[in-house]
Amino acid sequence: MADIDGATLVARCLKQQGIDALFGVVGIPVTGIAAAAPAEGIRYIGMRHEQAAGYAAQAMSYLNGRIGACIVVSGPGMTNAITAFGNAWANCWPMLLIGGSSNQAFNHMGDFQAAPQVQLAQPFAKWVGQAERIELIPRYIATAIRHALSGRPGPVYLDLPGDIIASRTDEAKLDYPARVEAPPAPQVDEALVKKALAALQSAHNPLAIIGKGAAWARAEQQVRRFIDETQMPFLASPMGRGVVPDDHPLSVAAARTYALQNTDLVFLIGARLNWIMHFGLPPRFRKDVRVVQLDIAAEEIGTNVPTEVPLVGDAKVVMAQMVAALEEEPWQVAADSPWRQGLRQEIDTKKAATVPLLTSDEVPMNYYRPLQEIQNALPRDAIIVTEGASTMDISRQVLDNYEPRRRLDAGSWGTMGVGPGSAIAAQVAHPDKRVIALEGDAAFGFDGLEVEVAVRHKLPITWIVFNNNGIGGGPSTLPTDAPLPPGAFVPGARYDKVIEAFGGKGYHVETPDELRRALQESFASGETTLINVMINPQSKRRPQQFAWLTRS
Ligand SMILES: Cc1ncc(C[n+]2csc(CCOP(=O)(O)OP(=O)(O)O)c2C)c(N)n1
Ligand SMILES: [Mg+2]
Repeated sequence: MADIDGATLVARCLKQQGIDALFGVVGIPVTGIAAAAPAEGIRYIGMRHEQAAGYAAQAMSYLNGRIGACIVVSGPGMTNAITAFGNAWANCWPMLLIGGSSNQAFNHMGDFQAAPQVQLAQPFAKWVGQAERIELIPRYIATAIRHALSGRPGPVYLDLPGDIIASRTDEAKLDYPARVEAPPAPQVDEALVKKALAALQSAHNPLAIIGKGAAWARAEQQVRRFIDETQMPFLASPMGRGVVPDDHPLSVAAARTYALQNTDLVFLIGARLNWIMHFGLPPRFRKDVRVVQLDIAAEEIGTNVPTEVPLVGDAKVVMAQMVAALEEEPWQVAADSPWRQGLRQEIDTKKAATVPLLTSDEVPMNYYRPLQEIQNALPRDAIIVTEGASTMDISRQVLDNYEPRRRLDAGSWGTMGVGPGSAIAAQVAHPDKRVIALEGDAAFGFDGLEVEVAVRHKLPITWIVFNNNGIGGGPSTLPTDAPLPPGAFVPGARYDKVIEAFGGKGYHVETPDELRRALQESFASGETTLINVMINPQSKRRPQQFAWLTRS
């Protein structure tokens, strides 16, 4: 008896694999999957754009330590999701993209929304498959998830032709694979652990660099123990923040450039020497910098700078090995060492230089003062979603993370538009946590209408738009007798009215006091709110040193 159709089967398999929330944009041929989801116990969240659905799916993966999924329609729906797919590839995050595709029966006949979807996904994908028959769906979904989660995680794509989704089969004859287990967490040889510790101990200026790989591996307890036991200064990558709390006395975030320029040995803990870390090369690093590298991916070892001690394994397991070996032979970076004293001094100088900006009563506001108001208002376990150029970069100096996986930003690709999908996923994954989405006005423009999704699903996200009239700021009036500046927007735009169009509550603020009151009201309301914060278009980062994301 053909008692199950492809759409129901997909939803059933996703649920069996532990997916409780599914994001997407419906249309031919995937509407049936979304329609079947609730009966299978899956919350379906209809997004306004496929890229937002993709960002939400991968943020779910990162936050839950499992895999998030989204469904998109054929042709342009699938191509719209490709940027999110690439973003997951760049961040090494799992995600399952399910693309409906045109009917196999009409292959090469010019069918509705036909596109080479399998080939399009390929360059970014850890696994790509197309279900040629309905019976293959359960195995393909399990296989896709296994590939996405194993080793270095990444995105996977399952293509489902419309006639397969619509087809029916006898459920009794189907083979449902077991739920895909968490992947193995490889440890390293004890001799390598000893060698790594000896190298670290031999350094004069050792620096631990903590990446989001450590956050993904849930290595926070072990990394904190390691830092406490060795008293080693550490720097976190943007999304590695909070693995060790930002207010830990050994955090050297405020002296980032000094730390990178003067370290003689870096211990990479799930962090890569990519552009964010200036490739590990001069002038940001010493030419002779030594590297101890812990990474899940063997092929990452030695990227850009030769690795002295490779530790290929799971960050949580290997850091536990490191801590255990340290207990046998403890050592510490001395508090009175020139390295730690130099860092301390640099941190004090840098922090003192920022105080006038953080406390400025100037109106229109600079970036720092409103960020300080936000920092004061946030609970320690808040989830901070940020994107933009200065908005995001400066937020890294002012907004702290005290817990892992509590910061989601433009990531390894520097992708604008990730914020709304990430914030929606964060509030779905953590209904009881305070979620803010801090957006540059340009960044907000990419996916701003996703605020409707938050209102519709009663997600009490506080959206905060830092409005400086454009990409890196624009003029307060648009010129009428000269070409428009390329990054300029309509000045004084009222983004707060965008959310009001959907019944959310908007605030327009121009002063620190107004912002403080708006934040209080927003947090107390339990509703979806958007605060449009006017920022002086001339306000920039404090001169260099702190420029996290400049490519120089
Ligand atoms: C998808 C994408 N398109 C374009 C860019 C180039 N880009 C980098 S930052 C940025 C916007 C910065 O402006 P805004 O968000 O207003 O932040 P501000 O610096 O003004 O605070 C853009 C468009 C990008 N990184 N990603
Ligand atoms: Mg801007």
